[in-house]
Amino acid sequence: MNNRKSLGVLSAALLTLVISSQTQAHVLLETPQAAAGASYKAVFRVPHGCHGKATTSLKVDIPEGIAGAKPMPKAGWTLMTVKGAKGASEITWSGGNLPDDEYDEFVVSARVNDSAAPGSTVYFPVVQSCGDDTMAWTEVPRPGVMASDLKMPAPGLKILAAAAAPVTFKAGSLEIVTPWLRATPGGAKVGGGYLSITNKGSDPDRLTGAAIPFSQKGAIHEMSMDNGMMRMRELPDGLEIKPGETVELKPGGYHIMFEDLTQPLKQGDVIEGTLTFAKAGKVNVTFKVGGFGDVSAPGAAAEPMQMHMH
Ligand SMILES: [Cu+2]
Repeated sequence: MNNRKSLGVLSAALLTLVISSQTQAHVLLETPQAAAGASYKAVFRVPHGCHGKATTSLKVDIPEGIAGAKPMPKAGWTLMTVKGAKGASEITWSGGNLPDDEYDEFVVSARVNDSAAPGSTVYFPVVQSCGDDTMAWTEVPRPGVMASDLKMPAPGLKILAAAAAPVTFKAGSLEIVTPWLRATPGGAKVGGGYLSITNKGSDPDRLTGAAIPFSQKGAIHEMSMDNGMMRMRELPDGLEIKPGETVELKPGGYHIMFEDLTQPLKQGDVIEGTLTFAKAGKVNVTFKVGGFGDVSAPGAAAEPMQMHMH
């Protein structure tokens, strides 16, 4: 490691220290993001009292965009809720005693509205009281202001796009779920196709090929380890789907290889295509084009990424 690099690492480490000691001082949400339409457990972390005094109450306003809010009771604290149109609109835990040098969590179970805009942030203004002293965590960033520049920021929840529902195609006793293609940036001439197939019948069938308008050939491939190298090979007889089985075609495993592409596959496009089975014959499907780096169907990641700030 050269000197400049180690300096860079050192200053990055210092920056992290500074940021974490700042964020530690605020009342924060344990999980600061959730998908539209998803259930959400809001865990408010209270790291200290007010100017050295013990916390005796915590009031949380439930913002628009959050429905069905229900507080979790806490031993030693009295709960009070104000009912809104969709669940509680204001929740107060009071009468407790949380010393300044101790830490606690206050929990609300709720749901993010389907209509909450992905990419937006909703804020939960929180008022922490310590006897007659209060700390109002109620500042919401105006446009152009970073939440990190605020002195007393309200805890924010970032709204993520709703998880996409699986797309299912049926052909006899076969069920084909969420066909997708990987985008081909940089003019690649081959593209991977992925999907899962379930055989709900009593006879085996076989996926023997596939077609999309921009490719002459859609072959069924298998990835396997060969002398420590990942290799792929064509399965000339296709891929068997036994009765009662689900076969997944996914990056790093079985896949359809669309060869000699005459057009790039662009993320977000929806492409009509066909799958060919030995018994079920030709089946019309649509492929959604996901990102180049995707490892599962676009939008299928229902679990929001967990971000913990300690
Ligand atoms: Cu391949």
